[in-house]
Amino acid sequence: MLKEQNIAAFTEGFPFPACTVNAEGKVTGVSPRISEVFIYDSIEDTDIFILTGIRYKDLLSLDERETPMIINRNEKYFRIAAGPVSEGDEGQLCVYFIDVTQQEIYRRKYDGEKTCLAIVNVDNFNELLNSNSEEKRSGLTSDIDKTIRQFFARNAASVTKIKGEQYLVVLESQYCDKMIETKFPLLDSIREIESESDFPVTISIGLGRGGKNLTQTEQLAIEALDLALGRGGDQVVLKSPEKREYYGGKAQAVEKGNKGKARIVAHALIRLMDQASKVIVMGHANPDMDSFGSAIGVYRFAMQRGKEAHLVLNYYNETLTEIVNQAVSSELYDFIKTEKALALVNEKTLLVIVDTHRPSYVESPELLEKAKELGSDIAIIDHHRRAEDAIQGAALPYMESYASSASELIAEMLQYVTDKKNPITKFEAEAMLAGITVDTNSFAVKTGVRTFEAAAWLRRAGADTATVKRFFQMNSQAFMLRAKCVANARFLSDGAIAISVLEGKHVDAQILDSQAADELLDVRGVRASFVVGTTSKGRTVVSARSLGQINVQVIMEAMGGGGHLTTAGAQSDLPPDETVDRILEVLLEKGHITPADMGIEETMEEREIADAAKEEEAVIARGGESFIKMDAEQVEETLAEIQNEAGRENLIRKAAESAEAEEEK
Ligand SMILES: [Mn+2]
Repeated sequence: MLKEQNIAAFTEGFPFPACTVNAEGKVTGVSPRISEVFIYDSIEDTDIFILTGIRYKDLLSLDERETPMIINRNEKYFRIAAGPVSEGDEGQLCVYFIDVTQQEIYRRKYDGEKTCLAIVNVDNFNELLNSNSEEKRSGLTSDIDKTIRQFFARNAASVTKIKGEQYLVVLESQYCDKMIETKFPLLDSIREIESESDFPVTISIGLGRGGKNLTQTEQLAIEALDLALGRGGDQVVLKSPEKREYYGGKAQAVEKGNKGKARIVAHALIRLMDQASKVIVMGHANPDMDSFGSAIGVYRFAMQRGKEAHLVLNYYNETLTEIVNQAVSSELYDFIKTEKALALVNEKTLLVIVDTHRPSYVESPELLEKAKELGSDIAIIDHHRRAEDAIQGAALPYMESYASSASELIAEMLQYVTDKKNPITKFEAEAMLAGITVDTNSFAVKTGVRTFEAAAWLRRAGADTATVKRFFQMNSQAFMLRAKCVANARFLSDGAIAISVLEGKHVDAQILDSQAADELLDVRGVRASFVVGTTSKGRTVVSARSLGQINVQVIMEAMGGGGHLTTAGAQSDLPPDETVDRILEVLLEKGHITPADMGIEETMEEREIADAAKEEEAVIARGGESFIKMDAEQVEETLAEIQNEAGRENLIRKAAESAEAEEEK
């Protein structure tokens, strides 16, 4: 081991900057050329962390780092290396400062000049043209063209128009950074362009960067643009092999929720349908009104485009009997089972999935699997919170968790393919209104202005609320049971786990369990839900659901059941209450809850209070289209109205009237 004075001498003769550091991280000796790095008179006894920003312990593991540690001092770049002063002595380290200035300058220049590709797309271009008069049109397109070209010219980029609404832009990475820093002012200048349309002029940009070669970078740009369009346009998506990022214009945040996105998605669906030879629609297994109603909506969409369509429906329970019977007796729709669907599907088929986006939930997982194998286009229209196992590779993933229901989403889209001459049928309007009604608990929850607007449109299209009500009377008992089960849920582990018991014995306890468990996943913060019920034969059955972070399969297996990561179930010989205790035990074993959690279960009410603040944020994020944004008086009135049925009717009527008035203007 070297003595102190020897250590000081150790670096003395080094022909490059270096210093020794003791186990406390203090500098003990320096080489003469250390002044090239640090301009201070003496750095001895100073902490190495203060000097370099690198901790002593990090010096020990420099070799394990993927990227070298480089510091910038005196307009030079130094790579840091370190090693023990003498073998076997881990305490004293020698820190070397290797001048890599030239290398670093070239690297930065190289990185900065790397090519990025951007595809700029003018949103709703055809509609934009069609909604402007002949005289205005040419001025409008040249305004857009000029704005785009000038912006990129200022960023030393090359711009080529590749289609009427698309530009290909080649630019250097350093200018891309600059645009990110300034938040893409182009989005805002485009929005300032005046037109005669009732919607603003907007663009979407897909930016590809960091590909191994230009082909890959271009592919990244194409994928980024797809994402931007799928997310509603008027934004920039940057995609590199490692990550994707989203940027919106400054103006966007303050704007009220517009229907621009529904319009874009409607046009995307038109495009997909027109390319397809036939359309197959399916909802989730054990369909509910929303799944069925939105599937009927998509079916109508396909008919409007003159496409052969089929709806996959294997099994449905008593709650759908009335509505399905009506659909069948109209002889308008072709209901098929999985077997036939598998025979029909080919690579030119468009598969549309509604009211779910999880592979294990769909009506026919086999059909989805086969469609993916064949490379058929897949579209998803859903309103559930995004789960981790979402279906990958869909051509059109339209997932809007702010929307009340899948029926609301498709009702909005249908407005772009129907007119007075080609309307939707009364039954279709009722099916979608039924979907909205069930998912909003009769317009009491998750109801935004757009929900009422969609409902109003359906009503104008002939939906009779009395008929819709009749669809429900058949199953109001089951509906109440489920609602009660959800309301009685207890929450553990800071709301991450919800658990509830279904009251009484029921033939379809399993279905009710799973529906309640699904609904519990919609509660903010919930990652897994468990619902315990009893069949009419007195057997205890459990349904477990998860968003993906908690593996419910493992938990149900521990109880003798099985399933998937996110959907699982079990049966039990124990009575419901003891089954709940057993689930808690397993959760405890697996470390999902702590013994303390078991003591502080929250009720739905407590959860709601804790959630109120978050909810408010979400509402603002949603573009202010909710009651909370109304003034206090309006809130009172609206809340009073939705308490009773007449009031709800009244709200729909008012929304219809205002929509009509809007139209007449
Ligand atoms: Mn739904």
